[in-house]
Formats: sequence, structure tokens, C-alpha cells
Amino acid sequence: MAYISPETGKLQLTVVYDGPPRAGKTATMYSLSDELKRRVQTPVRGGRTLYFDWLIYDAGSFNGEPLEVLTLSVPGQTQLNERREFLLAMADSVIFVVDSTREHVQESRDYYLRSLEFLQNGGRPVPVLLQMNKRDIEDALPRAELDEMFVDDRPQPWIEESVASEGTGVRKAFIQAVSLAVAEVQRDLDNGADLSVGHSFSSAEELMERLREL
Ligand SMILES: Nc1nc2c(ncn2[C@@H]2O[C@H](COP(=O)(O)OP(=O)(O)OP(=O)(O)O)[C@@H](O)[C@H]2O)c(=O)[nH]1
Ligand SMILES: [Mg+2]
Repeated sequence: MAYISPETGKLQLTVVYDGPPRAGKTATMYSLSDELKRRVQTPVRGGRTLYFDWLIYDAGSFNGEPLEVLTLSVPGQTQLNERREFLLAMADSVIFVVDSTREHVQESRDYYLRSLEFLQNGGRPVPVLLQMNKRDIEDALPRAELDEMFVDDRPQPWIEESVASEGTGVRKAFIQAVSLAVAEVQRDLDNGADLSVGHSFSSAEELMERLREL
């Protein structure tokens, strides 16, 4: 959730990678880390995400003040849904990572619809960008079929294709998601929102402690 620190004047936005298990959220974060030259922190590392991946990116300035983007990826496994939803509720924009292979695309769509519903129930508009991943795999669905499956669900879908394991398309999707979040915050400010009353997690450790309480 967008938050201006009263001490530093920094605006912090949160971009969250959401999506079903093994879609490539963590692979995306690590490719992004290489691109941006920023370190990813993953509490309890080893294959599947149990809590989140965390990366802080200094994204220039906003209205003359420094802008910081907290980037998180959720754990996709169904039994970790509470953690996933907690993180999703923090988002100023979401990058939904779709596994675009024929075998998994339907599961991605089911997850996507549930996430949209969850975000809509949150009571504030959160832009969602679709990152169609695993475009290198032979049985990945053609783009036209993907558009048919996903585009109807939203009036204004933002779509980028990626091969997260190679880093292709990752940066472009991220930059787009940051600008969507910035536009949303600008709208909030125009409507008189006070961003200094929010809360933000200052470290991965603090966020992990909070998730452990769920
Ligand atoms: N071929 C191919 N493999 C990919 C791509 N993206 C991710 N993978 C592989 O897919 C597997 C799962 O990727 P992760 O990034 O761990 O998936 P995740 O979405 O973080 O999964 P959870 O943490 O369980 O939610 C790994 O073996 C990745 O290397 C891609 O674009 N192409
Ligand atoms: Mg992961």
C-alpha cells in the first residue's frame, strides 16, 4: 500500500507478483534482480516459495520526493493462500504471472479470476498486468488463444510476454507495473488521500514475522 514516510519523505509503492504455483514468479524476481542490480531476499529459500521474495528498487522521484518500489512475490501453493492474500492486499499494482503452457494455462486462469475477485473486494482499484510466461516452451498457447482466454475478463488488460528463466520481457512488465501504480497513487492524491497514515514494512524480517502470525 502506498505510504509516505513522515521521517524520510520517501514514497513507497508495492508491486506484487501473483500467480499459481510454479508459474515463474520467483524466476521473474531473480531475473529482475540481475537486471536492476538489486538483491532479492527470500526467507527460507529452497525451491518453492514459502513466504515471499523481497526486492527494494529506487525508482527515481515522484513529485520531487524519492520513490521506492517494494517488490514482492507470493507463494503460489494453495495451502499458503492466507499468506498469498495478505501480500496481495499490500499491492499498489499486481503482475499476474500466467503459466502459458497448454497443461497449466487453465489453472492460471482459475487463479486469475479468484485474484481479481479478491482485489475487487478490497475496496480500492488495483491495476493488474498479465505476464504471459514460459513462452519458450513448445506447447505454450499461441498469443491469440491466450488473449481470448484472459482479455474478456477485464475491460483494459495490460499484457506482456516473458521467458522468466532467461529474463526476457521481465523488465518491461515491471516498469509498466510501476507506472500503473504511480498513476493510481496520483489519482489517490488528487482525491485528497493522506499517504502518511499508512504502514509499510521496513524489512523482510518484519514482514516475515507478520506472516508467521497468520
Ligand atoms: N522453460 C521455462 N521455465 C521456466 C520459466 N519461468 C520459470 N520456469 C521454471 O519453472 C519452475 C517454477 O518457477 P518458480 O519461479 O519457482 O515458480 P513460482 O511461481 O515462484 O512457484 P511458487 O513459489 O511455488 O509459487 C522453475 O523450475 C523455473 O526454472 C520460463 O519462462 N520458461
Ligand atoms: Mg516462488
